[in-house]
Amino acid sequence: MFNLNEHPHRRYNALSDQWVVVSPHRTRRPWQGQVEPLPPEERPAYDPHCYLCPGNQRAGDQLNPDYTTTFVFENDFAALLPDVPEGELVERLEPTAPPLLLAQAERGLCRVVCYTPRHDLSLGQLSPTALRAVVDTWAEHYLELSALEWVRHVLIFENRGALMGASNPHPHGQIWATSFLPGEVAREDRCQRRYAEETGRTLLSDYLALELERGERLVCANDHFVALVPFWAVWPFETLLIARRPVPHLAALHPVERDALAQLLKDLTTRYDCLFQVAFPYSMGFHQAPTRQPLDPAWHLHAHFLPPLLRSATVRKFMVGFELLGEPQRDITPEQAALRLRALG
Ligand code: H2U
Ligand code: ZN
Repeated sequence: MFNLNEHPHRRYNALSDQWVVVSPHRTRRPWQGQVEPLPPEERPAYDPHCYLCPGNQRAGDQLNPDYTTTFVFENDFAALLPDVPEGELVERLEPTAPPLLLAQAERGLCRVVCYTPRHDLSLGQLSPTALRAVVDTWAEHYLELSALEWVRHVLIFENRGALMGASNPHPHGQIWATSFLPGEVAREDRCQRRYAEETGRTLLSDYLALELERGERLVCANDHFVALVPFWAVWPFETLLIARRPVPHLAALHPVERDALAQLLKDLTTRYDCLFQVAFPYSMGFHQAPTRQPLDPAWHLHAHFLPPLLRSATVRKFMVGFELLGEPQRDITPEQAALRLRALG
């Protein structure tokens, strides 16, 4: 009889309409082998050579202020720009054929968010007050950017660790406001909209209810947020952080919910750092409603944590071969990953 814990299968990602191959037979036992801790990374509270530390010079010759809480600046090497000429390129072989060469001019604003003046801390090591200030900063910028007439979406994210391409260990993230819905967000937009139209509820409210009932994929939770390994996780220790109340974006969170988000971010990232006794690398980001629908009933605020590590501080998962050319595949099941993260409480 088919058993999710034993037999190879595919799982459906209802949030983004994608599939993942799961191969539980390859690692039926939870990993109990040696975990090699890396020597702790010693960083000074202030680094005179860091371009994000207070008072220092950035690459673009700008001087950082002597900031004491969060500090946000326009990316000196922004990938997208707010002022570009409108236009598009559409080319097809013959007038009735679909276009094969298609390009559209798009606008964007890219910002860098320093979480704290302290060079030696990480998001999860901030005090509850400092972490709450980060949440407020995110919400503030979401509001400010979404008020711009041309902005359709605001993505708030962080690349942590050299393994994920972070350019600097100073705790920081990024905010990109774009005139378009990025592909991943557009997929979630379609799925959530369809689900809300069919049921009158948000997809993630119903998904969260199922997961709370089952419990096997939960990692940690408080009164306002839940972190779990999603049923359809692709990365070994991928997690999804879901607001219990179906709010469309960070700016809609009440003060107690913002404190709860800060608390759960701390809980989750601390578990990650404990897992392999290393500053756990990841890409994380918040998915929020597109900006042109202020009271979007389909969108449900959530954050994805996508960490590349697989078995230890030095063994990472590679997305190659079948995964790159076919579809993603994983060995350790989401249930096993959740069990391990849950046990670190
Ligand atoms: P990441 O570590 O996630 O790459 O983010 C750092 C960003 O900071 C990166 O996008 C910008 C880079 O362009 N940056 C500046 O804007 N000014 C600088 O002086 C250096 C880095
Ligand atoms: Zn620094």
